[in-house]
Amino acid sequence: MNKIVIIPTYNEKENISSILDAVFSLNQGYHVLVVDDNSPDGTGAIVSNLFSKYPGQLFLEERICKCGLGTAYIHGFKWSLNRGYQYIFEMDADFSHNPNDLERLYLACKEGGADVAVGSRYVEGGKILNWPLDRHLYSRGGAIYTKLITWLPVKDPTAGFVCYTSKVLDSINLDEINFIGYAFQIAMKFTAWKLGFKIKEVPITFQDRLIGVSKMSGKILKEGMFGVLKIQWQSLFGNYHKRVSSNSAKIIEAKFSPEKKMIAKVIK
Ligand SMILES: Nc1nc2c(ncn2[C@@H]2O[C@H](COP(=O)(O)OP(=O)(O)O)[C@@H](O)[C@H]2O)c(=O)[nH]1
Ligand SMILES: [Mg+2]
Repeated sequence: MNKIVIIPTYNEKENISSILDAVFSLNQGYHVLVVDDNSPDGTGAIVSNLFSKYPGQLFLEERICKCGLGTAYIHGFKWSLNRGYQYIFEMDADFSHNPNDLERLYLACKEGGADVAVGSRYVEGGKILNWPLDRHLYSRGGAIYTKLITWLPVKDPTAGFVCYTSKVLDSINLDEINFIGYAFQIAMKFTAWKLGFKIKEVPITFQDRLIGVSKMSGKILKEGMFGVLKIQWQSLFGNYHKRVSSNSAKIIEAKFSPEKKMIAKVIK
């Protein structure tokens, strides 16, 4: 119960079996949680059929709505924390992230002193293969824009190939992170940084998906643009630290828990 890779899926029937085989054939003790949003193409059923091949290593959470990658990860983070995993990974299903790089992210945390290891395209040694020009522009532009607005010291803030140590996710009030796309990835890194955690970028080669369709949309881009402004605004004027820190969430929860209310009643 050490390392878990969360893979969010929406219509990934062409990729899902091979990506799962690729992770498990590493033989490095990874478990995988697929968070599927009721994919009409039957991705969830493909995963269930593989349970007997990977008993105790493969898990599936099916949600009823297509609620976005961000909330799928939040769901997966909570699931993984509840089960005591120590290293919790984000990875796409479409082979844009190479499963062979999981171990380098893990080692950056386990031995390299990082609390968060980011598979980065924009540090020395990082690369992007066969992405169309518009995706380069959104991604590079997004990175520059994020740096300009938030000062986040991460060269690839929208990266979605990440290893979080459990103490980072445990320190964040995950209910306060409610973006769905690029903004989600930025908000997670921004929050970890603001809470004082060490983020390390590990160079990776990212390649565009060969099979299946991207779920990138104008809505995600727009959310990214306004999300970055919102995050920095809240950080400067909205008591961000208190909101996103799980400690304050726990205090509020305790204040309003049924037990507390009962005690308050008895005291009255
Ligand atoms: N559960 C879930 N997964 C999603 C959703 N949107 C995208 N994904 C998954 O998130 C990963 C990245 O999405 P992708 O379409 O490749 O985005 P791109 O790499 O930015 O083009 C893939 O594994 C998708 O199947 C969603 O709404 N829900
Ligand atoms: Mg992709």
